[in-house]
Amino acid sequence: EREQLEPGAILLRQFAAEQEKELLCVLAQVEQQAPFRHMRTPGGGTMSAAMTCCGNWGWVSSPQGYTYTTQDPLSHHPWPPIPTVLSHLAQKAAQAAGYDKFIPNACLINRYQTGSLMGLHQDKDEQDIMQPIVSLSLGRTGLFMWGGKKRNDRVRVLALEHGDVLVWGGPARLHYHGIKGLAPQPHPLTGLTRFNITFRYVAIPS
Ligand code: MD5
Ligand code: FE
Repeated sequence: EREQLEPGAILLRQFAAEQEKELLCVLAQVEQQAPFRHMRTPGGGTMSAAMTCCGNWGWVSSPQGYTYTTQDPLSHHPWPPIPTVLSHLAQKAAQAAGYDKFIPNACLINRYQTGSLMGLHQDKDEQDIMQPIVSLSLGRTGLFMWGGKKRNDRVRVLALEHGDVLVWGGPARLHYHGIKGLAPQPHPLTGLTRFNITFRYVAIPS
């Protein structure tokens, strides 16, 4: 099932459903090497979603703001590699959405529990907005907010379910978005937890 939400935004419902066990298994392996942590916000708060990363680049917050790094600041080791099953899935999804040459070099993993949310924001730290972002949802259903180019544009709410994959590119790449919360029902495989895995291409002048 392939649904265009708007130009550049393609929803592939249940695209990852048949690989659910393998995907959750590799997430647990990444977590063993790079544990989830709550990043700081520039305002001095703490994000309610926990996060970890894999791939060449991971996204971290620092007192100077958000940045991509090659090392996990907790372990001082490189971020773990993107597991093959995840990388393949992201490339297949990008292809299904019309992006033939997408090879992610960064993978951000968000873990939401009851009460976690992510306010409206844009993803603009990647420096190459020609590349799409591929977003995979696993576990409990997330209530995704999706707006326009400006913070005050009208926001729609979309339920993102276990196995759904969204591809954001082209004119939708810089749209405001967030997670307003989770559906009340637990998921049979993850309980009260929702995972969101985003695949990105980070181009940073070094
Ligand atoms: C989530 N994660 O469900 C969301 C899904 C993040 C984040 O927002 O930054 O980790 S990613 C959805 C997304 C990405 C790029 C563009 C747009 C949405 N968009 O234009 O709406 O945890
Ligand atoms: Fe985002």
